[in-house]
Amino acid sequence: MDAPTTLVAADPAFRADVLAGLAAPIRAVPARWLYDRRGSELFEEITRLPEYYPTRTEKALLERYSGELASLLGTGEAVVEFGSGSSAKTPILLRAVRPSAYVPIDISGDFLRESAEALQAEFPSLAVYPVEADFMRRIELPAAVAAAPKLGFFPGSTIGNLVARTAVDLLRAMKETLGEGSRLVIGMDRIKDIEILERAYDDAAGVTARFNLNLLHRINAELDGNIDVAAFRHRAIWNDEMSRIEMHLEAVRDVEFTVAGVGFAMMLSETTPTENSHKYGHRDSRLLLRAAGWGVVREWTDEKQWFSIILAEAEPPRFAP
Ligand code: AVJ
Repeated sequence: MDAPTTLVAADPAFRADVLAGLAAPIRAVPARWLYDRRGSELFEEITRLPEYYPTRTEKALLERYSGELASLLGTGEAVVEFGSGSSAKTPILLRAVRPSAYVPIDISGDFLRESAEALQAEFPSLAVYPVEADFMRRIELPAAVAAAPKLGFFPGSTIGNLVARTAVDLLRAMKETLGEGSRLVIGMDRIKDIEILERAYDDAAGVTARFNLNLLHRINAELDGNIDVAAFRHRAIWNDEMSRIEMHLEAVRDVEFTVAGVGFAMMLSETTPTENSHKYGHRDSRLLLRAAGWGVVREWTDEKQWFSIILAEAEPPRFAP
């Protein structure tokens, strides 16, 4: 008997991105496609790895400083989280800030509903208003939170996956979504020893490698591909010029395959970037925020200065050049 096959309806945008990304003179596949069900599970596993310091460092910072953070805010805030809030960090913030409402925004309706329900169960008296939307653009928030002061929450150093130009676009869209007088709590990963960074993105147990290679399995399953996954290996490369860790898929031999009926060939050692993770110095993060109209109120970092949490406020429009 044949092995059971799972038919997954292919996202037309996935198909378009993969075909264009593999055909481009400098190949690349956008990082968002790493996060299907399996990819998201593997990322969860990454966050528990000994080498992957960001998640636990940010969580410890929130545990330590959320009280101080709350004391810098007013009352009756509506917390607006960019992302579904499935992490353990959201409850820490909510317990400290005691908001009037919580608005998680996510592009995936399924993830959003699941995590909103779990959160509602943990905070039975909190008003939760999930919004299914792409937060790269300005979003109309629910009328119920129109009058409340807004506190944006964007943890996980997710901003680091975007190049500066796109990161500024996103931060500006967040400012427009949250409105005048709003604040933002954002996690940003710091520049540090290259060996520490490379190990965090190429762990001994090989979980990050599986996470990266899962993209090829996903292409095979959803886009009728015949890629020999064994012909590729995971690489984590520090790009000093761009101040970022890059995940690549590297061909370990000359390889040919088809995706959705289109043929591709890669040579031994050719690499395809799959995710960028930008790291910021103290001044870099401020410049990035300022470029999008956010002023820094306060910044917290750990003893090793490996990660930082920044409280920013929307700056009023000024005429200064
Ligand atoms: C959750 C997207 C910020 O870049 O550190 C971890 C993703 N990729 N290991 C990061 C990731 C490989 C993570 N982000």
